[in-house]
Amino acid sequence: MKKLEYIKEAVIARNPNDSEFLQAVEEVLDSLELVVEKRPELLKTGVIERIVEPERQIMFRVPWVDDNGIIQVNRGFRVQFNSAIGPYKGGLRFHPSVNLSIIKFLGFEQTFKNALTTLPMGGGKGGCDFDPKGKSDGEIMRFCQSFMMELSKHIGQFTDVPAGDIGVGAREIGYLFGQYKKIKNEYTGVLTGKGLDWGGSLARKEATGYGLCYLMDAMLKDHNLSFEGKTTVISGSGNVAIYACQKATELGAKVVAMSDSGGYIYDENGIDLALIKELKEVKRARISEYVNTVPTASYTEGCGNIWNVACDIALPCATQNELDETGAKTLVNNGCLALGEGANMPCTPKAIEVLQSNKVLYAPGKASNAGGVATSGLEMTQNSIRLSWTFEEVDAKLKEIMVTIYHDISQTAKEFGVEDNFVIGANIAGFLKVANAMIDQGV
Ligand code: NDP
Ligand code: 2IT
Repeated sequence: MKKLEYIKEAVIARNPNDSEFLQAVEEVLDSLELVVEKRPELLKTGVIERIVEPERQIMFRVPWVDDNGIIQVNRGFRVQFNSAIGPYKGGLRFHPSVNLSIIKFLGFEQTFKNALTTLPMGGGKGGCDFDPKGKSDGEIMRFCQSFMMELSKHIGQFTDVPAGDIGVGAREIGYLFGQYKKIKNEYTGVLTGKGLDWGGSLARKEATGYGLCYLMDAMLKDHNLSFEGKTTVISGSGNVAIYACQKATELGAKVVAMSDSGGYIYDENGIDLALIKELKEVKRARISEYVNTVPTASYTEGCGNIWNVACDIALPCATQNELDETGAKTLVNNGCLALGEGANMPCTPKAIEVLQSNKVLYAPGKASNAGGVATSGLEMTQNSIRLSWTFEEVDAKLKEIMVTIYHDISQTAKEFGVEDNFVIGANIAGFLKVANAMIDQGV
């Protein structure tokens, strides 16, 4: 009999239409059954009921004027989920699919992820249903300025420190930071992912993708495996996917497929990453254009079918629920050994079940993609001490953090009698740190 069923029911009753949020909460609650078995006194503290409810949710109008002089209105969000171990911290997503459920699921996961980094950061997430695709630089700037006009009332270096996520990279962080500075007349580390000339950290851009590979490397080695010679498939071709590709290749893998929301490319000779960077980071073009330069590669429409490409290692780095049960079964049938989530919640619950029951080493995003926010934490440290570390210094700290996370989640899984179940390991390890802080601080 599950002990936390009543909490699950209360969360469903309170958030009936928030499917992504419920998906994220249900997974954590299932993991926590093992904790309350060992520590039934936790139930009396109400900490689990409190941890599943955001501290504060902000929704606001974002009006802006497009290049044709037409007034556009979007909806902005910031969910300040949990501040038990530090100021709210987490990215901003600009994508037409953004809604409150998605921002809440991201803020909830961020809380546990940030705890795993060992750095003092609470959890938050924000964004907007704005679609940056096809917009001019001027439109992006005016939109960001309007978005920050309201967001600035709710954030601050000691309160809430946003960063990038889907659709928010260096360009957007620049416009957002410029506007915050004008409004507040203050130069502080209120955002991370800043430009290198004005307070950003070396290696932040690379951090999520590199961190993913560092954690996977630790996990593979712990099971007498490695990236060396492994055929690897990476979904997405944004910030996380690009630097995952770079590090996986450095560690000896051969990355043969990448995607965007339109479809995927397959290059049996190994992806030409310089070309991907040129297409995606410079030209903001579609991945289909890859085959114009590399005619031996192929392009297939429909991004979901990328999991049909046989691989040893899969790294989903695009978006939530991009890999379902069918995709997971295909990976298993093709002999996939390990899967590491660069994206947040890219695997559906059914997909996770298939992977785990077939002994595919599976690293959940809240552990494996924590390198981005960890390096954001290092950016905050550098801003505070008014010094910049070298690329090598930041990269070494990132690597140490990711290896530590792996050992933490692996050790926790063993302690709770579920060796190699890194979902349970990550959920429990992240939860205990935040929950203990919440209990110390009172209701
Ligand atoms: P980017 O905007 O740089 O890239 C996103 C990539 O995913 C693009 O290739 C995009 O294709 C694809 N994509 C986005 N939405 C969809 C969709 N609905 N279906 C299919 N493909 C899609 O974002 P990031 O690389 O920063 O983020 C990728 C994932 O990693 C997200 O889940 C994010 O939350 C997570 N993450 C990011 C971190 C960071 O530091 N940036 C840190 C930790 C996690 P297209 O261009 O066609 O839209
Ligand atoms: O999902 C994430 O961890 C991020 N988008 C990065 C957040 C951050 O504050 O760097």
